[in-house]
Amino acid sequence: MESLFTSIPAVAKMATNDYVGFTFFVGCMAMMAASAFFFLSMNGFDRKWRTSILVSGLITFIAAVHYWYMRDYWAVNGESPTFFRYVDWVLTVPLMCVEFYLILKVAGAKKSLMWRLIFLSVVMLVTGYFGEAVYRDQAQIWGLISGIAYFVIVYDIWLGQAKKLAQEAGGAVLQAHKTLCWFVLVGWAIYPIGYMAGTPGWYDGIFGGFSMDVVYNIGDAINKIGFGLVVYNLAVTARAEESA
Ligand SMILES: *C/C=C(C)/C=C/C=C(C)/C=C/C1=C(C)CCCC1(C)C
Repeated sequence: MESLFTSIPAVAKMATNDYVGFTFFVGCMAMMAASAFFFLSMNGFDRKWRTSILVSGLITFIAAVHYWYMRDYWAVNGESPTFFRYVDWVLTVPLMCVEFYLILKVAGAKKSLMWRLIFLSVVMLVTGYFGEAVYRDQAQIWGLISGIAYFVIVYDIWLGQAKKLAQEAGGAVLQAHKTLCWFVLVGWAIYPIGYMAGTPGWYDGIFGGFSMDVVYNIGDAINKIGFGLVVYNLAVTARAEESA
């Protein structure tokens, strides 16, 4: 019988004080549950909203798959799964930009708005990856460039073309747009904190004590699931208004 237990275990142990491992595990479950919820509720809505809810589900589903790998990677190596993290983001964050476009389409949003946001988000993430994984000794400058791209996104949705479209649409769309804008301004601001916790720089004394992965995992749960629920809520509200 001994050989049964000396072979490589199929499931890595989790220490009781492994908070990073815990948040990877819970994050994975939350993303799976959210995906099931979005996919299963999708068909109860008008065609106009179905794509938006599908995209909400795709965002949490892609994250669930990455969390599955990241949870494992952490458990086996005890290191940040930086590569999987950024692959996840580079797929899901552009999809969040697509969500902005989809809900503003009723007011005549053009594809160029969507591509602009996607481009900015890719710049934000690729430069962040350079600072975190490739040129760590220059993390501050890459983080700054990433932060500039982030601020342009914030500007565009809060004050730029997207805002104008949201105002033209009015009602439930305007409300949802505003809530999503708050997610980007406050919810996305969690990520630079994680970055500063995990890379060397002038900010070491402020954020050095935080765990980068815990911060990122909390950010992902809030932003991916919360964002999707705002879109879901918009569809529910619009359905109620139409049948009234
Ligand atoms: C679902 C994943 C989301 C919403 C990820 C968002 C990530 C960011 C907003 C990351 C931003 C960063 C900066 C603004 C500067 C430092 C580098 C990053 C990439 C962490």
